[in-house]
Parts: sequence; structure tokens; C-alpha cells
Amino acid sequence: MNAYAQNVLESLQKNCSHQKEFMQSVSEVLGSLSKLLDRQSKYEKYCILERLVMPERIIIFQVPWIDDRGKIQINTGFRIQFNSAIGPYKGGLRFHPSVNLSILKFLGFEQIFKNSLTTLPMGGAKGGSDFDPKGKSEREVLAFCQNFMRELYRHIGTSIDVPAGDIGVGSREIGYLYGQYKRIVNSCDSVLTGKGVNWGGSKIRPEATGYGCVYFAQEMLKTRNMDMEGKKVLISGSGNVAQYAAQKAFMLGAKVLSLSDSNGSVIDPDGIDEEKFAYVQELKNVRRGRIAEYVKKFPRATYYENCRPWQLTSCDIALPCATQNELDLRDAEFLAKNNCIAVCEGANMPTTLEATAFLQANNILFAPGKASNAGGVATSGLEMSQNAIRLNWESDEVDSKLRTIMVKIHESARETAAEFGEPDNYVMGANIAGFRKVADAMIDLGV
Ligand code: NDP
Ligand code: 2IT
Repeated sequence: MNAYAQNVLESLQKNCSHQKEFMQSVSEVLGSLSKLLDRQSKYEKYCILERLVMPERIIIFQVPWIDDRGKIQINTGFRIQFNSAIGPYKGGLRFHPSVNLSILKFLGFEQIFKNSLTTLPMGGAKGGSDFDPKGKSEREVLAFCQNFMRELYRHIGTSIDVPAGDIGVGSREIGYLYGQYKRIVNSCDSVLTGKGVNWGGSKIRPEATGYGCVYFAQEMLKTRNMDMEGKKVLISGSGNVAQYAAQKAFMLGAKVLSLSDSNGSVIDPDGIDEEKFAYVQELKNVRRGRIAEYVKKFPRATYYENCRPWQLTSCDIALPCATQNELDLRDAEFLAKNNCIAVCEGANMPTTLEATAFLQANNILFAPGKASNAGGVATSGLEMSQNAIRLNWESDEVDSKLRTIMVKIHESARETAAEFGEPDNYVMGANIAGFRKVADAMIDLGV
């Protein structure tokens, strides 16, 4: 590793060694900037790495709310405003019991480079709470969202910080959050993205992350003269990203063999089609049920309790779309042994560092989430544009802009990687391309 990057990493380690996910994402990024830093001394002169690894602002707040038994519950709310060099802070909110500073700092840090890659002017942020929406009533979710926004509203704004969804925050939660924001500030200023289409949302935003991930996979396959037709695809997760990755994959002729949730995985040897997709949408988005139920409706499928999909059957393409560190070295070894062609991340950092290194060493195409799942935030950027001009674009138009952005991200990651002598290294290409734009902006803006 470049000596400057190494020094920054070591001093960060002294303060943040307990923040494992954050250290993991920083070491991946700094590691892959080495060749650029060897060539360019200006980043060290301006202390860019030291400034980049420290959030510009962290907001932590109390969220009290009243449950259905009338008891007061208290959760912690967070917003990490990581970097605003190229635009207002932008990034999702995650509601999940595992949420802590390490996880949100890793997500906010990744978001800086991802947003830079989208070609749109958006800085990096992330936020959320350790609140668990699972098993809560509609009223409890509403109460939590309203009390979360009761504090968050003062820190956000259309030119300041624009939150959106992530794990546990979908269109229902965005509605409750935005409703409360509007009530407090008396302004329809569209401060969140992922809104419903009837109240300022963009068409294709729900689909965007999953579709974008598959568009990126298509581009990677093209480099080997292949396409999605007839490919066996394993997908983890069954939430927003997984659902639409599955839909786009089968629309392009692939056979989607799996979905999962935190309890287990389903393998469907016949593949998921439009009818099964509609069933999963109703199961997960309306009834908020478990993926285990899938096999009752489609008995040719098998449910594997407490298993992730990767070693349950062989595949050509793996799309991890659930959560961080859900594909490890042993999974990677299994994929390689069974001639997997590509792993394209729909989730944020789902592949461990060891698994990534193994996949790359074994000539498996590997796309890091900051490139391949950027379609979600890119379409959030398009939602901001539509809100600013007070117009709504049709689905075809948004989808075609999304497709163009994913092709450009692929091109820029690949061309940047080639510039440094490793054309297939999408991790290096995405990190350098995303970093350069932000770092040069930081230099332009002065200290
Ligand atoms: P959802 O809440 O809609 O779905 C999350 C899915 O992942 C669910 O199936 C959930 O299962 C599963 N999951 C969550 N945590 C775990 C865990 N610890 N172990 C196993 N499974 C788990 O979230 P999204 O689909 O929006 O997000 C999925 C991933 O994509 C995340 O990494 C997110 O950061 C990333 N992402 C999302 C974007 C978006 O636009 N929504 C954009 C870019 C990235 P269960 O129901 O059991 O919890
Ligand atoms: O991780 C992500 O990019 C998201 N959760 C989407 C963020 C956004 O602002 O749309």
C-alpha cells in the first residue's frame, strides 16, 4: 500500500479499531487508491485522505415514542453528513436493530464515492436508527417515524441534506417521514427521495437499484461477449433491491433461482417468473411475511432455514442484495468451483474483503456496490431534478437515463482501472474514479 494511505489507515485504526465495518470500507478504498497516490502527491499535500475519512458532521439524537401498550420506548437516531464537496449530503436512512456508528459510517463513506460515480452533484451521507420495524404495528411505525423526523428536520434541506430509504425504510416510512417534515416546516420542498409518485416521487425509483445492478451486470458480461439470456442467477434478500434485480434478470431471459431473508433462503429450480414475482411483492411489501412462505405457494421450491443462497446450488451470476458481509471466502470458493462468471453487488459491501480478493484472483468478474448499486441514488438524483423543475418524467425516460448512467459508471470504472493497468479491477477503477472527482473538488474549494 502507498505510504501516505498506510499512515492514514494506521492512525484511523488507533481511534476507530472498534468500528469494524467502517475500517473494512476505508481499508478497501485506501488500498485501491495506492497507484493513484504513487503518481500524484497533491492529495497528500492537501491532507485529502485525513479529511475524507472523518465525517464533516455527525448528528446523534434521542427518539422517544409510545408503543401500542402505552409504554415509552427510546431509540437512537443518527445522521452522518460525511462529505459535501460535490453537492448536498445525500444518502439513505436504515432502520434495523443492528444500526450503530460503525455501520452508518461505512455506509456514509461508501456513499461519497458512489454518488460521485453517478455523474450527479451529490455529497455523501447516511443515517437511520436501531429501531426494528419488524413486528411493529402500523401505528407504532408511524409514531416512530414522526418522532424521528421531529429532530431530523432541523438538519436537512433540499440544498443541505436529502435522505432516502435503505434497509427497513421503504415507501411507507418515507411517506410518514415526509408527512411529518411538511407539517413541521410548512413547505412542500421535497426534502426526501423515494417519495410516492402522487406526491413528488419519481417513476422507476423503486425499481432503480435492482434494475441498475442488472444493467451493470449486463455491461460486465459484454466485456466477455456474453449476456443475461439463459444465465442461472442467485439473489440474496427479498426486499426492494432483490425484488427488482430479480424482475429485471428474468425479463432479460435469465433464470432466477433464489431469494432469501434473515431467516433463510428459497431455491426455486423452475426460476422466478412474473407470477412468482407478484406473489413475493405481496408477501414482502403488503403482508410483511417471511420468504419461507414461498414454498407453500410454490411447492417445487425448497426452503433452507438459516442458510444463505450461495452454496445451495450452482450459478453463473451472483447478485448479493441483502446486507453487508453476507458472502464470505467459503461462499466465494464454492462459486469459483462451480464456474460462476460474475458477482455484482446490489447491497452495500455484501462481499467480505477476503472473498473479493479470492474472486478477483480467480478471474470472476466482480462489481463493488458503490458502482453496481448506484442506480438507486442516481434515480434519487433524477427525482431531485424533477422536483426542482416541478415536472414528472415518464417511466421510459427515467429508465433510459438510469441505463445511460449505469453504462457510464461501468465505462468510467473500467477505463480508470485500465489507466492503472488492471482493466478487470472494478474495485480499483470505481474507487479511483469516485475519489478523484471529490478530492479535486476539495482542493478547488480550499480549506
Ligand atoms: P429492504 O429492507 O427492502 O430489504 C432488505 C433485505 O435484506 C430483506 O430481505 C432482509 O431480510 C434482508 N436482510 C437485512 N438484513 C439482513 C441480515 N442481517 N441478514 C440477512 N438478511 C438480511 O432493504 P433494501 O433492499 O433497500 O436494501 C438491501 C441492500 O441494498 C442494503 O445493503 C442496502 O444498503 C443496499 N442498497 C439499497 C438501495 C435502495 O435504493 N434501497 C440503494 C443501494 C443499496 P429481513 O426481512 O429478514 O430483514
Ligand atoms: O445505499 C444507497 O445508495 C441508498 N440506500 C439509496 C440512497 C438514496 O439517496 O437514494
